[in-house]
Amino acid sequence: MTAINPVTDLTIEGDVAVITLNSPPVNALSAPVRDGLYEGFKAAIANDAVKAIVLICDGRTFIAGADISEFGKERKGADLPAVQDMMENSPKPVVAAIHGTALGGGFEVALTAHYRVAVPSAKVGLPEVKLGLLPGAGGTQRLPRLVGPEVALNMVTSGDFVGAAAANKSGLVDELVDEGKLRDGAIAFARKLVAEGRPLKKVRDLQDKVEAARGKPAIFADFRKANARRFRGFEAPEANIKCIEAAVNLPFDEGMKAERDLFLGLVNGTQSAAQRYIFFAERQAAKIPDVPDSTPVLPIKKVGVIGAGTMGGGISMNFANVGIPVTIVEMQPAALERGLGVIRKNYENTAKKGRLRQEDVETRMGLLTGSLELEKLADCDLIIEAVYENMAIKKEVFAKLDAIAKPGAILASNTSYLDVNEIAAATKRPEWVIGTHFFSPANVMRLLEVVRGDKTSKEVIATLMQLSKKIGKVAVLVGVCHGFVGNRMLAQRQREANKLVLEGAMPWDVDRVLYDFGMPMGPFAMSDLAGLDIGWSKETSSSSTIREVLCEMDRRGQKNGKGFYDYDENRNAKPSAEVEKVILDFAAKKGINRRTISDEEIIERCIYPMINEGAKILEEGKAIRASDIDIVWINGYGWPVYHGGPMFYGDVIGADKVLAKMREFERTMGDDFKPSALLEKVAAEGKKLHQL
Ligand code: 3H9
Repeated sequence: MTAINPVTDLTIEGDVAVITLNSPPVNALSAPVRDGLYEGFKAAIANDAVKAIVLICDGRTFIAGADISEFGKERKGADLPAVQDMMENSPKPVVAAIHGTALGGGFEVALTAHYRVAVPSAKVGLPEVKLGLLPGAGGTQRLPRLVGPEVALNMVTSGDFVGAAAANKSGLVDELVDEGKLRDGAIAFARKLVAEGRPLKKVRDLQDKVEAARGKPAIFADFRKANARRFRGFEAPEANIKCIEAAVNLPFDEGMKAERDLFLGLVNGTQSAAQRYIFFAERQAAKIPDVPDSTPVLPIKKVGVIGAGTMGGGISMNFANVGIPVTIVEMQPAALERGLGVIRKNYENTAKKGRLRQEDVETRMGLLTGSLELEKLADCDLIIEAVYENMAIKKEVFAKLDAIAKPGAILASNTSYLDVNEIAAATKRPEWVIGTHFFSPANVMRLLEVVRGDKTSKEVIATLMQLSKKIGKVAVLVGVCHGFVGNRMLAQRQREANKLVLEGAMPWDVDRVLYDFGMPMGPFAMSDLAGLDIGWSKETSSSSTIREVLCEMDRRGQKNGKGFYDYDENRNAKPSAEVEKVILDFAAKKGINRRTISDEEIIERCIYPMINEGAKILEEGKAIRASDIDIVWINGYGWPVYHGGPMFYGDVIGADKVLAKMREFERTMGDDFKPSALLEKVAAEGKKLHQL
């Protein structure tokens, strides 16, 4: 064995050279890896004893792509195209041996090998689109030559991985070898190639699949149309489609040039910078400075959930989905039955869509036990309370739990804004109490705000952070404050949206601007969806907000076909003349001189105070880092990932510009816009908000 460099070995096994990469964690194509590949292939090709070359990786995976942290920095080391040229033009067959995930540039390297073998558990994919990119190492030109443009379009615009069996069937992988025997299997395959005198198959030379699609622009037009909604706002999907079009219509080298140009456009753009930042931010969120990885984690073998409503039901599903039994407690038999029924219906709908097997529906339902007695939670390792959002009720529940739960059980509250310390104080074991703020629908939304009380123990935090990963959530640790991170910032936007409607905009103006910004829906459409009458009662209604007036008129939202909008039978919204009149009358009564409000002002008024609130949250230490705030907004509220979250967006605008606007609004509209000291500091020092 020869060490080519610290991350690359070359072993000559008789007539086969094996180049082994070992660059943890994922063998990304960093400068040393590219250097190792270049020198390794050069040496193997130059060695006369070598008849075939195998490229394989140590550790958990084959090359998982370019080193994302290298983008935007000065490039060092060998050029990837030079490595790929050498592989593809090697006079000896090159075999890529794949395990783990061959992704992005890693899979593109494999596509320049003459053959690919894989173990059954391997996956391949071109996920660049998820980073706002396109496969920039020939992937968009080689892939359609192997599998045709239709499959290629789906793969590059979804970024989804393909399992080894399917990859073998579609021709992405030439042969499957036994699990755990990749190295031997790949060497045997290479020897077979030599023995049979098989040709050096260069994917770039394959023509039939792209030729068949030439002169058929409808393939692309139809694909764009069918996916327009999914691609809304994103630049990368269109650039990916253009590359596949180029593969079909242009000779290979010209297609490569088109790919290069489009790649450079994306990699230097703001969207990809935002998406790459979010990739790392998501992984960073799991790291808690004072709760090291070595912190003991408590086993969670049984969960209790109090409340079988929408939230309680969704929360319970998360655990049943991963095989953890759940006891769900309700006060009334009817409510319990209804709750369990809704869960079953949810599972059955998923099964109908082909995303769950019927027997899994039964297995999961079998893990859920309903009960009317809190005492049944005595043996649970984690109990999550999801009852009505009312401090007195929550305290009562926690006092009872304190008496019932076994020692060492974690007691969690699914509150969305209440003081977790006050809840914890209702027990004699505040160190075991924590907040788990799930987002609705709780079985779907990826975000979990884990709320750390003053006394919550590190073990409890570590356990919740790890458990959330197991149930497929992105957890963000936040501190106790009204509304935590997400709802606290949302309140800023809601306040301004309401004010804008009084000052001159209509709800549909505000919604349109925020939708065009990339949010899934605006605040008024969201209120209609949730129901305008949440927390409203006829008896106490005082006609003091537009929302109250609408409730008094029985405009309760989507559920009864009228809210801020009028809805048709298919729940399509259209602006309501009645609501317009309510707003105009309301403003007139308040003596407000309505004015024209620009789209720009809507963005500034709704979003800059959120950024400012984010800075306050950091100032108060309620979030560990700015990127955690961005993760909250992307995973909990549908903030468009290409804008990178509110804090990242603040830097795209410029902290100084956000500050200047806040000051101007403060002068003209008062204290709601008071800049945070941290925003002032960042702007003065020319720092970046998202790096705080
Ligand atoms: C590309 O290839 C462009 C080319 O087309 C063009 C070239 C010219 N780079 O996710 P995990 C780190 S674009 C740097 O927790 P898992 C990650 O930050 C790239 N670092 O593990 C983490 O670090 P830490 C296309 C990377 O087992 C650690 O590895 N490829 C990279 O849950 C473990 O990661 C992709 O988009 C990277 N490429 O999942 C694949 N990948 O421990 C991106 C990972 O310090 N990667 N790290 O927090 C993934 O999807 C997952 O990481 C993977 C493993 C499925 C591989």
